[in-house]
Amino acid sequence: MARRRERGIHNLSRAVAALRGTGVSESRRRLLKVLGSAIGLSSVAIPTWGHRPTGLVSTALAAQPRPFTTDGKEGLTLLSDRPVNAETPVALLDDALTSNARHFIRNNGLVPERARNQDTQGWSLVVDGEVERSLELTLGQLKSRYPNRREALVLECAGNGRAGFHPSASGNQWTLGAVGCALYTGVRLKDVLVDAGVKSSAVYLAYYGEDLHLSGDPDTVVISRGVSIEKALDQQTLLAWEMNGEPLPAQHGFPLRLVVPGWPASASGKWLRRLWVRDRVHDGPKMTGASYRVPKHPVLPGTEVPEGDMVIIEAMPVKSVITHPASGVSHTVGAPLVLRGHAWCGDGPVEGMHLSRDFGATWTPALLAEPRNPFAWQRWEASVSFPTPGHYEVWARATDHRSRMQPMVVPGWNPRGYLNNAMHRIAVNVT
Ligand SMILES: Nc1nc2c(c(=O)[nH]1)N[C@H]1C(S)=C(S)[C@@H](COP(=O)(O)O)O[C@H]1N2
Ligand SMILES: [Mo]
Repeated sequence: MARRRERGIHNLSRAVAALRGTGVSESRRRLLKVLGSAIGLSSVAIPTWGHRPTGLVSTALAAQPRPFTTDGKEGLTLLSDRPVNAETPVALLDDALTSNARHFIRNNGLVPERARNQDTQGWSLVVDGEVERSLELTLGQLKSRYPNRREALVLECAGNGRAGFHPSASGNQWTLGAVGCALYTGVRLKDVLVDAGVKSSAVYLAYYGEDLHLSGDPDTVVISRGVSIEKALDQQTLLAWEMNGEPLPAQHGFPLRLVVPGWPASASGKWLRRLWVRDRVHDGPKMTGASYRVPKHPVLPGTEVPEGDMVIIEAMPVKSVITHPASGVSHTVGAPLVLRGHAWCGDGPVEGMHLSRDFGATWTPALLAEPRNPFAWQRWEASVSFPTPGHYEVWARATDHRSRMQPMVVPGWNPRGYLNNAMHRIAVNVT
C-alpha cells in the first residue's frame, strides 16, 4: 500500500502563513478550499499563531492560542487533527502534576481500537531478542510479578519549541506546551528485563506499539524507537498502566506505555505490544535520517546536514516555564508580583533558577524545590516588584547540575527543529 505523508491542519496553517502578505486573495481562497477538502475540514479554527516569530520579538506581541476540546481534554491547542497533536497553553501547566485532561498529545498515527474501547482482551506484551528467556506477559502478570512503582515523571516532546526556529522546520509548530509531568503507576522496565535475563550482547531496547499507520495499512509500523540498554535499565524508566491514578487514557497509550523520563518523549512508546532487546542501535521508523537526530556540531541554519553528521538525541536539555501569571498580566507599580513555574533537565536535577525583569541585565534567584522523585519537574517560585509603570518582561532561566543554563535565544538550528530550550518570557504591564 502506498505510504501517505502525515497531514492535518498544521499543513493548512503553514500554507496560509506562506500566503499571508502576498495580497493574492483569490489564489489564497482557492488553496484554502483545496487543502480544506483534502483533509476533510469544514470549519476548524486555523492556528496561525504558531507561525509568528517567537525568538526576538516582544512577548506582548505573542498571539493567542485557540483551544479545542476532545475526549477528556480541556483547554488544549490543536496543532493537527490527523494524527491528533495538541499542546497545553503554558498557564494551564501551573499545577504540580499535569492532569490527564491537560497533558499534551503527540500521535504519529491513529489511536488503536483497543485503546478507544479500553479493551485488554487478548492483549499481551512480548519481551524478546537478546534475552535468556522471552516473556509474554498479560497485564495481570505484569502487575503481580514485579514491585509496583508510582513516580511523577516529565515527558517532553523533542520538538517542543519548534515554532521558534528560523528557517522554520517542518512538523508540529509546538510553542511551549509539549511537556507535562504526570504521576505514572507501573513497574520498572529493569525488573522485567532482569526477569527475562538480559544478555551481555544487549545494546538497545526497541518498542513496537499497536497504533495504526495513517495509510490504514495494518502492516506499516507508525513509529518504533527506543533507548540504550543503560537508559532502559535506569531506576526511573517504567512500564506504566496508570496515569494520575486512572488507567492510561486512550490517547496516552492504553493499556501500557513506556515512560522514559529525560529522553525525548518519542522514546516513551505508547500502546505497547513488543519490546525487542537488540544487539545494535535500533533502526526502526523514526530512528534514522533527521528524525529525533541533530547535527553533531553546530550548522548554518537552513543547510542540509549529511546523514553521517546526525546523532540520536539522548538527554533533553535544561528548561523551565513560567506557569503563573499568564503573559500580558497587568500589575500595580511597587507591589510584589508572585511568579511560579517548573524547571526540569533530562539527565539530573536543576540546581538554580533565576529571573530577570530588565531584559537580562540583572538576575535574581528564585526559590527552587527539590524534585518529588528523580525526573519529576521542580517547582520554582519568586516575588518580583517593578520600580516604575511601563511595559516589562520577566525572563526565567534554569541552571542544571552541570552548570548549563538555558540560552536567551533559540539554540543551535537543526533540520527538524528539536531541543529549543530558550528561556520563557512573559509580558507584564505595570500601572
Ligand atoms: N506507539 C507510539 N508511541 C508514541 C508515539 C506514537 O505516535 N506512537 N508518539 C511519541 C511521541 S513523538 C511523543 S512526544 C510521546 C507523546 O506522549 P503523549 O501523547 O502521551 O503526550 O509519545 C511517543 N510514543
Ligand atoms: Mo515527540
